[in-house]
Amino acid sequence: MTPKLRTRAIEALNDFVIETPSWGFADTGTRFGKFFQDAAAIDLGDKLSDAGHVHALTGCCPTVAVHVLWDFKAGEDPKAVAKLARKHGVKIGSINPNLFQDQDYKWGSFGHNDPAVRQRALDHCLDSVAIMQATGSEYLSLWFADGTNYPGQGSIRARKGYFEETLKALHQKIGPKQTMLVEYKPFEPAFYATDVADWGMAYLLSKKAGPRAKVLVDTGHHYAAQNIEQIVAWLLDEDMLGGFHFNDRRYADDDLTLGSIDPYQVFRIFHEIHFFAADRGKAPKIAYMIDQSHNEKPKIEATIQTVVMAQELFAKAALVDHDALRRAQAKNNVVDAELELKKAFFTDVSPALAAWRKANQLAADPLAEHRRSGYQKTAAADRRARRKALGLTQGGGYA
Ligand SMILES: [Mn+2]
Repeated sequence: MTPKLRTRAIEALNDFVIETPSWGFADTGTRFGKFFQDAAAIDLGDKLSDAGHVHALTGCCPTVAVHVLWDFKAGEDPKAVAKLARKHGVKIGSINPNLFQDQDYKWGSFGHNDPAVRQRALDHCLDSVAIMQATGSEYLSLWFADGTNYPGQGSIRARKGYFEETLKALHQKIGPKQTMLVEYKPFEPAFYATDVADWGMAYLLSKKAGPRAKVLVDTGHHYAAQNIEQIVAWLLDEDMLGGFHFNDRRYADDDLTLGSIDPYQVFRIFHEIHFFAADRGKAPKIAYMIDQSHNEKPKIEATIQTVVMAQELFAKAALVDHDALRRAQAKNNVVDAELELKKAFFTDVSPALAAWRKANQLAADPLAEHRRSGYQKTAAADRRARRKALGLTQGGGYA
């Protein structure tokens, strides 16, 4: 790697932070079952401790996404939660309301045909906005399980209208420095018509809600053949890309660790962001977040693996020679254009990563350092004992 490329990769790493999800440290799994781990986090204190440990090792995960229902107890002071996060060396990041677990939401939340349920869902989101204000969080991250399972079950247009109306009402309460992210997903749990099923719907709803609403792209929330980087490029061009939920998948919303199946796709997404930034002369403001579920892998190891992979692919994508790419594109030189991407993808960025970690007083290999630290063993012993003392059966949280 030339000194010029090394500098470019290091500059990209300086700009890159990624948020870890609190639920990624707890016992999570599939809807068929969970395999419990002794070291899995029991409460928010454990989750913030684990997130702080990951940040201390990787140096690029300063914030933690929290789920209101799973992480905040009724009557709990959010300021105390923010303080606890600070104690562990992290900050509270995106606030995720929960609009899918309560029995009231059987027929939907923002898309429910009963105005009382819509109001209840809105009130829960307004409580979440209050948590944002108290914790200093910048992002309200919305995902809706709403939809219908059978043809004819609901009026697709009426449900669209309920969403427009309720999102607009919520947007009015979002502060000037806060952003409301609207996530989409084609199917599951709804299997006929999900109310916010694709990026076009999320885009339209966000546009109608107001200027502080943006689209959130969860990489696992697409049909298998969909071109995600094209969606990303369009959203960037429209200034409507608010953030990402990163994960990988082979079939549907598998929530596997990032880059475990298709690292080149993640590279292509990052390339579109770097290319856009080069054309505009300014990096876009994007909330990079992880949304994964680790049923088999140890939670912290899986998180570190994802973070390191994200850094590596972000750095690789920064190496694309944009001038050479533009020249090849101008001449319709398909082969050279593609090779510009491939060249960057296959560049070994480990010297740049090593230099960046050294400059930031971090261990050369965060995963190895984690294994050396003994954190997992201590956490497992402590949490096993606490579970026993509390009479807890393992589980909870994510289905
Ligand atoms: Mn997600």
